Amino acid sequence: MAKTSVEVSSLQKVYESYFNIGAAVNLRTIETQQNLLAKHFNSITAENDMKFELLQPEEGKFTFERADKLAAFAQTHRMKMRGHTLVWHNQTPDWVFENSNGEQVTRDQLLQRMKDHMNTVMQRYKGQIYCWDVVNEAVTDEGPELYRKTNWLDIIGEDYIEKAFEFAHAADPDALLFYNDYNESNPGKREKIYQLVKSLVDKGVPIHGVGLQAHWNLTNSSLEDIRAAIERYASLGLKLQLTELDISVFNHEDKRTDLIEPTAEMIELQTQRYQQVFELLREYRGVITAVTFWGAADDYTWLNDFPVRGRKNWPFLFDENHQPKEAFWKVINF
Ligand code: HAH
Repeated sequence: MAKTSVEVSSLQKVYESYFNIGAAVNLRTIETQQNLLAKHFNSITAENDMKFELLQPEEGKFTFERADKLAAFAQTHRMKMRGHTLVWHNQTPDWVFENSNGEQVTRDQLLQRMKDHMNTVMQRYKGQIYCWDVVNEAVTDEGPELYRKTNWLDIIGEDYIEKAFEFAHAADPDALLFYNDYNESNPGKREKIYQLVKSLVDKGVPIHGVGLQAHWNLTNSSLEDIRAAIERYASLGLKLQLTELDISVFNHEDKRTDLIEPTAEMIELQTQRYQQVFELLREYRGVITAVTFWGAADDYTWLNDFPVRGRKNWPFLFDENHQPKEAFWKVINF
């Protein structure tokens, strides 16, 4: 007989003595997935609504309505909240980097804008958001360069990262401050992220953790690479969080766009992966303080549009009807 929802254990409760269990949410999913979220998750992250372009689309015009609704949802359900994200090359409006004549701003002007944005946003959610992704994705994927080429880097210089952490610490001295990135378990990029974060730690920059986005698929990253990444980052004495976990059912080479449901083989492999990944994560309780999925159930995921537009994906522990998948049972029975 199929298991009915009454007998399903709460993921968050099963993992209570290990780490927090989070989900990225938006205004739609806090309605459509409300019951699922309330039962299984004790933390949320705004998928988009706390990004720069959504919070300050024009200079000095802050639009907190959507973000406030998500924060209120967290409060109602006694959930923690992670902040995502303050300084990033994406989803940041052009005005930030230009003056009123459309020319590039100076270093000092841009630093001032960075600081003003952080002060306003972080002070608003002080006491509610316990942890911020201060800088997102500042490291290159390929090539010998360490720093991704962005307007922040161009205009301010390499110290834009430490400035961001210093401003963040001043804005909310109680918040935990994270550096967050993807392909974090790829050995080449791992070493670059390590080098960057180590340089911050060595300089005494206020940084408390490394966020591993953990956008993985059926074979990537390998368990060995994930373990090595955890060990490497943890050796810096910082806390780690998986900040955007999902396990795509499409490997990199798989370009099919015609599936209306995952194949049996995909589900089998995904189940195994989730089981192995959580087994590994449990080993590092204490170092890993939270595991946040970039969504909650297969009815909504950003992967439906990325990297192949309009291709449905099924990356979570709960299916399109919010019922536990095989992977869920493997994750909670240990
Ligand atoms: C993440 N980037 C971002 O941190 C998050 O804010 C967004 O909602 C989804 C994914 C991952 C990423 C990307 O944006 C582009 C290429 C590779 C990976």
